[in-house]
Amino acid sequence: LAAAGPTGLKERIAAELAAVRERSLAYTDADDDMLVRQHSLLMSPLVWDLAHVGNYEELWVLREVGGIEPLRPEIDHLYDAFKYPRKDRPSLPLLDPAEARKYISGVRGRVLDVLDRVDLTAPDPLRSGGYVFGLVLQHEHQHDETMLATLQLSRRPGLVRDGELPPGRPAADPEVHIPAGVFTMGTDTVAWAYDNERPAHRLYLPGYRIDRHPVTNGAYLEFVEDGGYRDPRWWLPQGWEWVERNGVEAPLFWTRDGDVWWRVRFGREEPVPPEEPVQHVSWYEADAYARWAGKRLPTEAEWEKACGGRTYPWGEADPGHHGRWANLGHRAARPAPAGAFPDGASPYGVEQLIGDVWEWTDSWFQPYPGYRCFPYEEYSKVFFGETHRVLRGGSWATHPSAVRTTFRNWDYPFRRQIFAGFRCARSEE
Ligand code: AVJ
Ligand code: FE
Repeated sequence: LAAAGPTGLKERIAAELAAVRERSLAYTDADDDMLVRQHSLLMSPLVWDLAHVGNYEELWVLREVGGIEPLRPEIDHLYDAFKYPRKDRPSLPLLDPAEARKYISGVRGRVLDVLDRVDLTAPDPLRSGGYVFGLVLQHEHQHDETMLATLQLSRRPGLVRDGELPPGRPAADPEVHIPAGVFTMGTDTVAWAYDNERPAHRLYLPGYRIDRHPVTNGAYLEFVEDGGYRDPRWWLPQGWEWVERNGVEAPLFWTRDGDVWWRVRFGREEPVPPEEPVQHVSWYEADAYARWAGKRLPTEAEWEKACGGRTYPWGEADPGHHGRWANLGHRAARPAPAGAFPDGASPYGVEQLIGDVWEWTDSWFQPYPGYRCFPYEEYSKVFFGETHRVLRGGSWATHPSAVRTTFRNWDYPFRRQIFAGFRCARSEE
C-alpha cells in the first residue's frame, strides 16, 4: 500500500470506501421493520450499526483530521458504543432508516473532500499512510460482519450467496510440526495495523503440533455423538456451568432430526456438511472438544507462528477477491471445506489460517510488551484482561482489508453468534 504513492493511495482509499459502503447498504436493503427490530438481545438493531459507522467516520475523519464542526452533535451519544448496552438501543430515539442513510451519505461526501485535500505523507500518525481511512474502512467492514451475524440470528432468508468454493482435500498428515525457536510476533510495519498488533517482538516457543485444517463439522459431530456435551470431564468449570445453565447440546443453529443434524443458514435449512469447518461454537465448546480429542487450543502466539512471519500465510500478496488463497469477503456465505486452499498454506504447510472461520485461541486478550494505545482507548485497551479470548484469521464474512496474520479479534468465551470455529494443537512430548 505504501508503495502506491500518495495519489495511488488516495484512489485506492476512495475505491475501498465506495466498496465498503456498497456492502453496508446491501446488508440494510430491507424494510424498516427489519432494520429497527431487535433480532437478538446480543445485537444492535441494524439501523444502529448503519448510523454508527457514519458517526465514527465523522468523529475521526471530519472532526479529528478535517477540523470540521460536528454535523449533528445531538446524536453523538446515541452512537457511542459505550453509552448504552445493545439490548437498550431499540428504545433510543435513533435516526430512522431514511435519516440514517441521509446522515451517513452526508458524512461520506465531506470525507471525500477531506481525502482530496489531506496530505497523506504528513508525519502525523493519523494522516501518515492514510491511517485514519484504514481505521474507518476496517471499522465499517467489522460492523458489516456484525450485521451479518445479526441477520443470521434473525433466521430470515436472504443473504445466502452461492458463490463457488473450491473442493476440499483430505490431509495426508492432519498435524503439522512447528519446530522450537524464536519468531517475531506482531508488526511495526503493516501500514493499517491496529495498536493491539504492535509492537513486533521476538518470542521463543517450544516445538508443538498444530492441526493442518480447522476442525470440521464431521469431526465435531463425533464429540457430540460421544456424549461430549453431557460429560463434565471435558469442560472447564465455567464452561460446564454454561452448558448446564443454557442446556447447550450442539453448535448454535444446529438441530437434530432423528439421526440427521440440520443447520439453518440465513433462513435456509440444510444438512450439516461434514467437510466444512465447524462454526458458531463458543470458546468453551472449542476448549472442551480439544480436551476430548487429547489436544488443546493453540495459544495466539502458536497460531501466529504457524503463519510463517508474513502478512498472509502465502506471502505478501493481498487476498483481494479472486479467492485463490482464502475464502473471505462473503463471496459464499459459508466456510470452504477443509483442504480447499492448498495455495494459501503457510511455509510450514498449515492451511486455511486466513478466512473460513475465526479461530478461537487459548489466549486472553492482553497487550503486547511495549503496547502503546493509538488512537483511542476504546478500541483495544478497555478490553484487555482475563475477560475476552483472542480469535485469529478472519471468517468467510471478513473483508480482505480487515484481516492479516497479525490481526487480533476477541470476544467473551461464551459467545457463539460470531463466525467462529477453531483448530487444535499439542505440545511436543
Ligand atoms: C474487534 C470485532 C471485537 O465489533 O466489538 C467495532 C470491533 N470496535 N467498533 C467489535 C469494533 C469498535 C470490535 N471487535
Ligand atoms: Fe464500532
